[in-house]
Amino acid sequence: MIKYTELTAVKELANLTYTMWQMGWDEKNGGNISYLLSPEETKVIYCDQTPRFIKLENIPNNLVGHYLIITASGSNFRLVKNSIETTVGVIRIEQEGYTIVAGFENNNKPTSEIYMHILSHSSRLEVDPTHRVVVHNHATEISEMTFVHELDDKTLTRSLWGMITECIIVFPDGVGVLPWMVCGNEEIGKATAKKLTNCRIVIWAHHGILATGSSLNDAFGLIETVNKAAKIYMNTFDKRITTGITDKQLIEVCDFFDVTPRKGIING
Ligand code: 2HA
Ligand code: ZN
Repeated sequence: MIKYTELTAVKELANLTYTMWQMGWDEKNGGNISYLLSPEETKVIYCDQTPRFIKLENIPNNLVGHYLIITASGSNFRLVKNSIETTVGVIRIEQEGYTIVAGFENNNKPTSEIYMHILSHSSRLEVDPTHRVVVHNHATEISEMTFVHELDDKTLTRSLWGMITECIIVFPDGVGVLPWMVCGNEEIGKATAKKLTNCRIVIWAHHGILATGSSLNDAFGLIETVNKAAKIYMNTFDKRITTGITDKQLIEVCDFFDVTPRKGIING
């Protein structure tokens, strides 16, 4: 048996928090991450805390019994790698809430966005058995873009796909977009989880982004790609002299790379 901090996933998560802070995407206590443990990972870690049960309503059935690594409420991503025991912990999802089984020392608790994380894992697991990770941060340019662009899945996805050839290959399922909402409550959790039934990325207007994936690297890569496209959009939208990538060109890319783009976004 090993302490949860010895898990590769926990080490990767701690490195990722620092990387995201370095990118300027996790100021102060911005951002949160969770990782669904596999049965093998669950078996090898020991419970290093007196279990603490926290009640939460409407837990989805398909998550009951699963274990999540999750970042703490108020954790500063700049500091996580040097304070894992207090800023990262493991919870077991129960029918009536969850139990803290490791980490979260100093009486800490999971992120205020825990409901969004639980519902998002549930939603993605329904459609993708390889799903494992939810990453939320405040990536700068995609957040900027929500001030100058319409806020709907179709037009925002089309704009992002048009910025860099890679985009339609990396996220052919597009992005989901939510209007500004209060964060941390059941409502934003439910709205996010609903968007995640047909894509892996959700943009929260005037707040940030979250991505899901089969690994931390996978989810982070989605955010990097979206934000790179958003950066190009922001740097060019008021001074363009070319039309950018056309629908016809996007279709050529999809044909060549054998990807199926989300329906209803490009014509042809
Ligand atoms: O955890 O980013 O969305 C702090 C946040 C809330
Ligand atoms: Zn946030």
